[in-house]
Amino acid sequence: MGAFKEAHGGILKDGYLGEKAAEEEKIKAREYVSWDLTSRQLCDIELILNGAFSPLEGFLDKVDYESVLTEMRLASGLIWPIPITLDVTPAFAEGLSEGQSIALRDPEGVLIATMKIGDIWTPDKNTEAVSVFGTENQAHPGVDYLMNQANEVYLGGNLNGVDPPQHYDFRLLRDTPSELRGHFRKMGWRKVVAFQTRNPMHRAHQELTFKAAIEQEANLLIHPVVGMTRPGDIDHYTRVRCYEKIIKRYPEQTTSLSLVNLAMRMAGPKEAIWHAIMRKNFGCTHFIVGRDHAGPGKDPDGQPYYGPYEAQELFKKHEKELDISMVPFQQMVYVEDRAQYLPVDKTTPDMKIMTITGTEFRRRLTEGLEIPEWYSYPEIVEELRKTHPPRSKQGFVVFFTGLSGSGKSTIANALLVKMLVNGDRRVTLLDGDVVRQNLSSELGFSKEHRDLNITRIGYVASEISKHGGVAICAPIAPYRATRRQVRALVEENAGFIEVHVATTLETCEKRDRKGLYAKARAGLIKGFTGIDDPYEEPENAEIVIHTETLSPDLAAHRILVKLESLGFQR
Ligand code: PPS
Repeated sequence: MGAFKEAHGGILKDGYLGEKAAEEEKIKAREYVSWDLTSRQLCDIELILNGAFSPLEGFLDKVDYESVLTEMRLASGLIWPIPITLDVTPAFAEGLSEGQSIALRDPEGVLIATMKIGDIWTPDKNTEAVSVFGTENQAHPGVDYLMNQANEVYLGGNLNGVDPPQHYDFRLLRDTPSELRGHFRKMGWRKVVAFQTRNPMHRAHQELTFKAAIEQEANLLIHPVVGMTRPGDIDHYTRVRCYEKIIKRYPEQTTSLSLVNLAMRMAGPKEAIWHAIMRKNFGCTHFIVGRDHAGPGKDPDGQPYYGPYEAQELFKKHEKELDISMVPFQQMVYVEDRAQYLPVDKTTPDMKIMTITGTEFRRRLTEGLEIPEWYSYPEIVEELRKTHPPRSKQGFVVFFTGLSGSGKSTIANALLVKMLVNGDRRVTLLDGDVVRQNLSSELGFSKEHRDLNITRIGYVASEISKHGGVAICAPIAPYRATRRQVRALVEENAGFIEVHVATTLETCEKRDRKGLYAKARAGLIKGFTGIDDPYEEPENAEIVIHTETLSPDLAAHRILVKLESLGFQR
């Protein structure tokens, strides 16, 4: 019998109080100080309390934390690779003492659990980064979270679960470990191979998982992560709709789909061990570890953080004590002349191998290009296209920036009219002056107020473009950092085209249509852009326009041509 069964005498416990005790705990908790759980902590606490992280019964205390970092084990000696910690702000930690109970709540204030504080300490995050991720490089998403998002102080202690975190989506597909074990028992499944994924599943995944199940003469559990995955991944709503479709491609009664609210760390080999422990707790007997399991992508120099099969090697070393078997898999490739998928190590040089990388797949989606059926089932592609339409159907923002009087509004208006004539886009113009009359009427021209003004424009533009619309913005937007912020916000869901209307100060001043430059020179207007307030020129604008040599009509035309070349405009 393996260590994990022994840990709980063969019975998997959950961490929730009984109904009456939970009611009493809720009353006591009114007197406790409350911590609002972060998104990641909400994922972690759910899996601690439902037993998926068994043998953990709470957030790690200091001895366990240090032991996990140095030995990859809890202080009891049980293997455990990832520190599950409750990070809080120094301000919250101040005044807390060991032995004190605190209330842990979701963002709506619902009490999830109480925790009796065992330890309070300030971790050395660099040591943690190197131990868990093997690097301090903040381009690694796990390190980035640790260094830039996780709070400074850790609290350790056991939990008393009161209410599980609420979910409004896909409830029927979310199972606790005991529910899933019950399901396997009911189905008579004695051997279950688990497949972990954070991506939509294509043909290669389906071939791989089905092959794994056949080889092991086992049933299959598709167990995707719907908590937190790598930033930039396809959202879980879309993915789950895809999983629901692909599950129909497996022979009936052989395969189950269940969702796990895990917050991934992208820690590669160590994460693979963690994933396996969890799947064991969910009642699985086998776990698929493929190429680059839970990999964080490449570092800024293009080097992978972990070897492609490093997770399999680490797993092999600990397989016995983990008490769940690894099903190692090589990358699957499509062999055209056989119209069949094969593991890459089973191919011979005379075979014609076809592959499409993830990057190429995304490019084809973005550009609305064909995706062959050997790569993905049509119903999966159709589902993905709904939330990831081609560029010509995606929203975008044309963000003009330039000095007062540079010609931004004139060109923006010309662009608006040309787009309205084309007629295939819904366009909103957020002109500097118009915004100041409506959205920002109480603001002046201090740095703080200008930033607020631009942030508001950015927010509105990002909402418009997120839903497929086009926003044309034409403020001065004199500060680089604020423009960068707006770009980042918009680019989460849409395109961003920065247009620098680079009319020189000399020309603007000579034109002085509103007479403002004269007033600024005379000291009647203070903090005027270009006179006594800075204009920080864009460094990477998509388009630079010199109005001295280009008419507004031609300038707008140039922007349309650029939009066409980027695929946003047909
Ligand atoms: S900002 O910096 O982006 O928030 O400015 P914006 O909202 O585009 O507003 C610029 C217009 O306000 C008038 N104006 C001033 N501009 C710059 N500096 C100062 N101190 C100032 N005071 C008033 C000016 O008419 C700008 O209009 P445009 O259309 O740019 O010429």
